[in-house]
Amino acid sequence: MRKKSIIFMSVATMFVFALLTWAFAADLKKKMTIHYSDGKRQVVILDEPSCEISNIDFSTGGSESGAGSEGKDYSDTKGTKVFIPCGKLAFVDQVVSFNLGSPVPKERRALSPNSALGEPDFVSDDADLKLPVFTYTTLGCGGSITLEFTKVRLVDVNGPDLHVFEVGPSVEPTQLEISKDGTNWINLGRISGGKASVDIHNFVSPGDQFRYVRLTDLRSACGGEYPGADIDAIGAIGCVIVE
Ligand SMILES: [Ca+2]
Ligand SMILES: [Ca+2]
Repeated sequence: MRKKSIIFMSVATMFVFALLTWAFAADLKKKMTIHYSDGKRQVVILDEPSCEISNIDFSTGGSESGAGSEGKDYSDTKGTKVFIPCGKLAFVDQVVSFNLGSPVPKERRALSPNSALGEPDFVSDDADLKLPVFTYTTLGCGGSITLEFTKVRLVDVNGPDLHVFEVGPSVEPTQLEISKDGTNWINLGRISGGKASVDIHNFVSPGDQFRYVRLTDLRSACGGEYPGADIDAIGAIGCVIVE
């Protein structure tokens, strides 16, 4: 009786081992991992279980497809990481108008509106002091700037849709507005106190696409060397690429 039991246990163990080996091998063949150049990975379940490919690696060799539209993580000066799915295309890249506030910053290098365009590029105050023009635009007390996305449109996606990269430890109270045509504006309220990611969901209709962003300093930080908000960049987290 005891011998029979041992034989039964051995056969059962071998059976389970064989089953696990088969399942593991089958599992390997059904999945494929794609490695992208930005370090991200995507696991794809294959329809054809006998497919020989189990791994594709784009992380070396520099794929040029997408012309810079790859999603990318950006950090603001408060250490917040923001993932922008359309990458460098999804930043305001044209100045429509700039109304410098009063008083203006004494440092003239902080007054170029072009410094608010493109990907965020502020590194440190020391690095900026070595440049002919700073990496951010200071609005001056009560100043405003209107900027345009030419390569993408801002749309509502799940969660935050727009991020203002402001320089400094706190976001100075700034009114944020968006527009489809540069004439009719939707007021999203104020950004302040480090809350620079904004969800436009409650302000827009499904399918709306926005081309313009306007920022107006709310006159609460009018003293000091750099009165008004300091804007490094503005990115659309919710983005569609236009031709
Ligand atoms: Ca949203
Ligand atoms: Ca900048």
